[in-house]
Amino acid sequence: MSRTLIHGGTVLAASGPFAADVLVEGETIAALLQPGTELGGVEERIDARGKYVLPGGIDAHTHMEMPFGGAFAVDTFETGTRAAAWGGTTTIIDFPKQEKGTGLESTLDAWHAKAEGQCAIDYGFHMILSDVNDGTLKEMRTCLDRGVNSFKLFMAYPGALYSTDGEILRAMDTAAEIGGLIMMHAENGIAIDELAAKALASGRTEPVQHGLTRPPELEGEATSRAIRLAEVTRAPLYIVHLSAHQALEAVSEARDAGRDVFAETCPQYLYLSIEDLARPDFEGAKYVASPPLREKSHQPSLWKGLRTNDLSVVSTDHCPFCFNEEKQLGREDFTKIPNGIPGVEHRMDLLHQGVVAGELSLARWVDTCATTPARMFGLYPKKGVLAPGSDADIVVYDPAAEQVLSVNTHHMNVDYSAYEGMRVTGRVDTVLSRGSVVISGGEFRGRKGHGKFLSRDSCQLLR
Ligand code: DUC
Ligand code: ZN
Ligand code: ZN
Repeated sequence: MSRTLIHGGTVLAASGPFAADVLVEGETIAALLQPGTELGGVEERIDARGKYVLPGGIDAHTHMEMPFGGAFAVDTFETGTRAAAWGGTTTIIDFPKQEKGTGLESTLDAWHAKAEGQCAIDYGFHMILSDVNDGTLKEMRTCLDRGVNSFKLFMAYPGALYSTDGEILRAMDTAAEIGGLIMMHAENGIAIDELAAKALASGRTEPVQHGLTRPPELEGEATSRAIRLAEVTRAPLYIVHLSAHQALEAVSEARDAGRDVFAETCPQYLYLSIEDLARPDFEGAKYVASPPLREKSHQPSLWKGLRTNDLSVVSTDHCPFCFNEEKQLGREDFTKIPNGIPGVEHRMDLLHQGVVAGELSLARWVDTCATTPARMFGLYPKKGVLAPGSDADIVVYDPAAEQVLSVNTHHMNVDYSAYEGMRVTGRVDTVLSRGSVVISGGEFRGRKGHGKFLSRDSCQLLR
């Protein structure tokens, strides 16, 4: 069995930093050792002096190759997981998407066929429910048996992914019964569609209208409603891609009341704003995602939510569409712009930038990007922690390196960067995925097919 020693670094855990050397044997971590411990029989030594050594990032919200509004997200499982590895993410959880009139099992089969043999890092699945009926509810149980125990529902997109309150109630009931977790896209889609129709009817067609017709109040309202429905059914609830302080207030109140309500936010809501959506010459289309980018005034509450654990997880909602291709579908009508922003490669760097700016501690950086996602989605302690017996998914991170984010240097398969020209401090130096070096010396040393499907347990944060 091959032995690798990562020596001289500062190990980061959700409980804080400490000095240790990390011994890897085969695919797992064998030991955390006193710094400088002499060891024989080590094939590879990785010098981590002056660097952090942390558990590989877990991005619990990505969309590789996802069909959306007549287009497909442009990162494949191959290109998307490779880009993730470049950025220090060693696990993704992606979303098979049920189409109306189809079942969950066949959807899961289809996504397995897309991902198998393609991924550079390990991957799991959640399931998008777009057609709640007796058959689907039964199949939620089968999904659980197949290692998929979190189910995303939509309060947005009437006529497509939308579920009525009654359908949500039924899915929540089933989730509560079988030990599943409901993930919610919380925006009031019925009201939003009215606002969008009114904007189009008065000739307002440009990308910023996407933001103006999806006001934060309607995210707050839907979040509160989802929480109430979860209360009635006793289902645990996870609000995805939370962007607005109104929604965060609802989550905080529920958590203060001791409910099993959790939420994630995404780097785009921490750094970008509706001003980006208002960029001229249709450039705002690059920033169209739902929920939309908000006024900058929402950002301090989101950072605070990350500190207080009212926001427990940072995911990317990586859903890339090329500006010169798919985004052009909405040139004449903002409602036809495919929703999504690329980001799987830069989550760890952007959140480390939060540490540099004094918004987050090192411990919360690791906790929100790796340890809590592992617990939330039933992967702990295999993932999300550097401990004996855990998978050797390890990032050696140089906190002093400087980089400028750009389409010219990123590895995502998309023709723009949402963070073009942004200078950040900190950079991935070396990445191991299950003991194999996948990034080192500025080179990708992994391979497609190394990544394995992760059959996940239930949420580990429930009472
Ligand atoms: N929600 C997502 O989570 N991803 C893409 C589009 C959407 O509405
Ligand atoms: Zn969504
Ligand atoms: Zn998403």
